[in-house]
Amino acid sequence: NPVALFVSDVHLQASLPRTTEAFLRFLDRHAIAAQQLYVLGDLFEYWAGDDDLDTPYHRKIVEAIRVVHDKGVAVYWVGGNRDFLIGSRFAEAAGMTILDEPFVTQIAEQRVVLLHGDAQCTDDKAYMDFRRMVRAQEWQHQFLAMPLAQRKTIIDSMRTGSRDAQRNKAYEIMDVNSAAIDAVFESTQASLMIHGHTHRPASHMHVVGGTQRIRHVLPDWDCDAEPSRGGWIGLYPDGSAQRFGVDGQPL
Ligand code: OKV
Ligand code: MN
Repeated sequence: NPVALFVSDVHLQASLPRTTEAFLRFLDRHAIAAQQLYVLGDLFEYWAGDDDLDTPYHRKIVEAIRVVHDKGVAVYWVGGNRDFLIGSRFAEAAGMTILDEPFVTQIAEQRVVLLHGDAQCTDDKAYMDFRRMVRAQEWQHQFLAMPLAQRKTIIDSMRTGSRDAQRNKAYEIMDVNSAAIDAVFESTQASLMIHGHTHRPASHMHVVGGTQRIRHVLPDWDCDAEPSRGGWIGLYPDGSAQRFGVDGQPL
């Protein structure tokens, strides 16, 4: 069995039942067999604040993660650019530990660095400015002081606005910047990096400080699309990594 599983960018929302069912199946059939589960951001399409926990849909997701935790799996969480407002109320209800990124840990005798990936998209200057703003404690404090319905309206208008902005952006600037990635390898001295965000699943080699490093990019999920997308990565006791599709088959 894998020591650890890594998943990101599931983009859960009530209007995508197949994706939701596939993620619940992942938790119930696969995550429970690992020692650790790392959710590396954008589990939700968006998260407006922990006072949004009390919907049937959100309760179902929280409860399913809780079951994995109760079965003895350590569940860890790194926020994405869509669900960075997830806080201690959610974490406690789901039995998750929130990690600061970049998070460095030792898994299967390797030094591994984990992050969502958006902070390394440094070529997208407008996004970096936006990120700085919404990640500031004071900004979040003021935002969370607004009524939930108003926050959802604001996020919805951002999503509409960004669909138009996104179309005008070059495809290249929406990927991670290679120098920003190398800087993370340099500062953490990790030999392995796992992140999501870019929706460009691939494994890359980086040579930093004369040492070879590997970077695994996780896929985004959409099981309501044709063909269906998604999956996760498992890390084994011998240090090897294996990708799986949403159907649980090795790729
Ligand atoms: C997704 C990206 C926009 C890249 C905002 C709280 C806040 C969620 C949000 C708003 C934006 C996601 C949800 C979108 C991806 C962009 C621009 C660039 C590089 C809040 C929670 F700020 F109000 F607190 N967001 N959207 N980008 O429009 O779907 O990935 S989005
Ligand atoms: Mn993301």
